[in-house]
Amino acid sequence: MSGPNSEYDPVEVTPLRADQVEAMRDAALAAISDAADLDALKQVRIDHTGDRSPLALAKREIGALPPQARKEAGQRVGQARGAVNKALGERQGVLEAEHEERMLVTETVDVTLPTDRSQRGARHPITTLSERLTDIFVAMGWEVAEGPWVEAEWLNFDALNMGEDHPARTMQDTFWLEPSKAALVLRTHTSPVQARTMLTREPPIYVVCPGRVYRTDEIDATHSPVFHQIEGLVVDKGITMAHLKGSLDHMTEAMFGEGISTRFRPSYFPFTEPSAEMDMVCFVCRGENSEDCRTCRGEGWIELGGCGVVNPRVLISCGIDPEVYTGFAFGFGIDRMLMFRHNVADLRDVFEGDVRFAQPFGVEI
Ligand code: FA5
Repeated sequence: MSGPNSEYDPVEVTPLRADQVEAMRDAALAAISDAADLDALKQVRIDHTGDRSPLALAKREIGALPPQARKEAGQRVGQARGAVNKALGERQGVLEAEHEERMLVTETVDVTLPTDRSQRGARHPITTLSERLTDIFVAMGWEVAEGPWVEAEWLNFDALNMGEDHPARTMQDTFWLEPSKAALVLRTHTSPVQARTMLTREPPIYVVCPGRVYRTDEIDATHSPVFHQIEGLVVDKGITMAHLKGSLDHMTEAMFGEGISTRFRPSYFPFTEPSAEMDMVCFVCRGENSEDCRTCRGEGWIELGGCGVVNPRVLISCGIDPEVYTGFAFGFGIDRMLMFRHNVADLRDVFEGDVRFAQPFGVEI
């Protein structure tokens, strides 16, 4: 059996010789102080303290030494490793502090800068068009009147000369509210606001009434069960059809440009007599060479809606003496106006609530 080799001198084992261990330590310390950033230091740590680093390999050699030689070799390698780890820790602290300082400078956030990260919304074009129309009349001194969406049957029909069995009721398909004895409807037009106004104000009356209305119409490219109208009502002494035409000519010019003429076509509404449908000359082709015009579809004219002289029976229903006062009224579809004014091909786009439809109209203040 062989004993310990007393001739074996651990100092002479190359990786454990004092000058070699010092060289390993110094190489590590030099690499540590040369490491310019945390990534570089990470690599230095692997190279000089990792499993395959010279100092780790030297440590592994210790176990192979004879017992009496292990202590000194162990101390030498241990001290070198301690010095390297200490230097690593210090350099880590310095580089972290530098990194943090650099981050504070390069990643500074100016919280006072304006941000456009949140999507900008837009007012709905029906709202802006409705307000523009209303403003035209307000600028002439008219007032704005409003009424509820849930309306009394009497105001929606009876007061407007549409009696219980009047065939005109079927012209406007109605949403009735339960219970039926409450006699409430979703208003089918803005005309009940006329009646409300005449019942609550003394003439002279000059009002414009924009608002939402409801009918049991099927949805298609030009019809919606919910749509918008703008109603106008004037009651004063000596009012004639000429005043109606003058007011609406002004409205169409203010909305569509100078020189837009209008025309009346005979029509029927129970609440006006005489009644008319009003058209305006197409604002795109101006009625000339209209065959190819996409806006008026070759007509040269665009229909705006109904109008007429207020029927004396309506004045009487609302407590106004038709011997003293006369009036005119009109009611136009705002959604249809939006369609031809902005070339909207399908009314469903107006109501589906997709912000991509409203956005191109921009934010109008
Ligand atoms: C009326 O509603 C009358 N109250 C207008 C009136 C007022 C006449 C005062 C005389 C005096 P009419 O049913 O034609 O009339 O509707 C007026 C406008 O509403 C139409 O010209 C059209 O532009 C629009 N309109 C009617 N139904 C729909 C619908 N389902 N979808 C979108 N717009 C519609």
